[in-house]
Amino acid sequence: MAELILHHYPESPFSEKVRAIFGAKGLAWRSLQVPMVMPRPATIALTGGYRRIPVLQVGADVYCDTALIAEYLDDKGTGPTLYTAGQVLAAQTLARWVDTELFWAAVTLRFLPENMGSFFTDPGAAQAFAEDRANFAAGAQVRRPPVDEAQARYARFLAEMEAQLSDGRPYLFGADPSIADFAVYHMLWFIHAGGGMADWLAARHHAAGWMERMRAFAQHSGAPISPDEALSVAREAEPLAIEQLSDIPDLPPGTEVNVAPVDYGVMPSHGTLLRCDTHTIVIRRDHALTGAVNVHFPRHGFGVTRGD
Ligand SMILES: N[C@@H](CCC(=O)N[C@@H](CS)C(=O)NCC(=O)O)C(=O)O
Repeated sequence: MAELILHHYPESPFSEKVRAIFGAKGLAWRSLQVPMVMPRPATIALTGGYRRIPVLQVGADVYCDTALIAEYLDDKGTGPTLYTAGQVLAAQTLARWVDTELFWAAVTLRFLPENMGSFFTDPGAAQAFAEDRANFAAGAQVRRPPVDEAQARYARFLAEMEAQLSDGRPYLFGADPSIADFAVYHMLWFIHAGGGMADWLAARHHAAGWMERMRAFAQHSGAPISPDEALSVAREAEPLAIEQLSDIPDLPPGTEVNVAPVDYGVMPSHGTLLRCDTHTIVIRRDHALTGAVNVHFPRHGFGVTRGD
């Protein structure tokens, strides 16, 4: 397997999910640190437009969205599967709820003045962030809840989590961490990164102990790699051979398409459709900076349309 290159930035909660999975699986990785705001020319050349973070690059294959990245990593490295048979439906459904509904409550809570911590080093950074995220929000179909709703949503979730862990199980569904543990972990990591809500967790001993177990996974950093180096890794690699098929009659393999998230950060990636089934969408792109690359998306949460 080619090296695992994570395009990420330290403050990104979804990146923290992947960093923790790397640790749980004992995987070495390379760290391509992108700025918290655009532009990110090397990453965008690789994805073809998709701008959410993180992105995992493996040679000339690029994996978008942590739901797919986690599945890709599951059989790499060591450690138990994150998708134990018999738990998959519950674990995946919880992970999806956390990554969407709890995420928007978390955004409200994280940006409360008393919970901002040291998020911005200077007022110029705050201004640049606000402008960048206004562009990012264009076309979004999400509702960020007001403070009272966000607090109630999180309080209810924490109470249920505390109850679930109160029989002494180390992880949400038993002896080993599942994809749901990693989704919940990165969301709590984000909410509590500012330090202003420490008492919420301190009052819940089982959840607090679980949080420390999960945090321990994310302690291994990746060896730095520059954007230019990552581009040359892509140019020198061959994209994986993909069995071509499409479950959309109007969009057979070979069609020029746009693929975009359906909820927010809806900037599309453009390429030639290789595969579209109930699990993934894969497009092929060819760009002077990257050579031929495959860009992989989960089907869930993404839309594919004809586009030149
Ligand atoms: N469902 C996506 C969500 C990714 C996401 O929302 N990432 C945030 C950062 S944690 C983002 O891209 N924010 C805008 C940006 O960084 O440009 C995933 O699981 O990867």
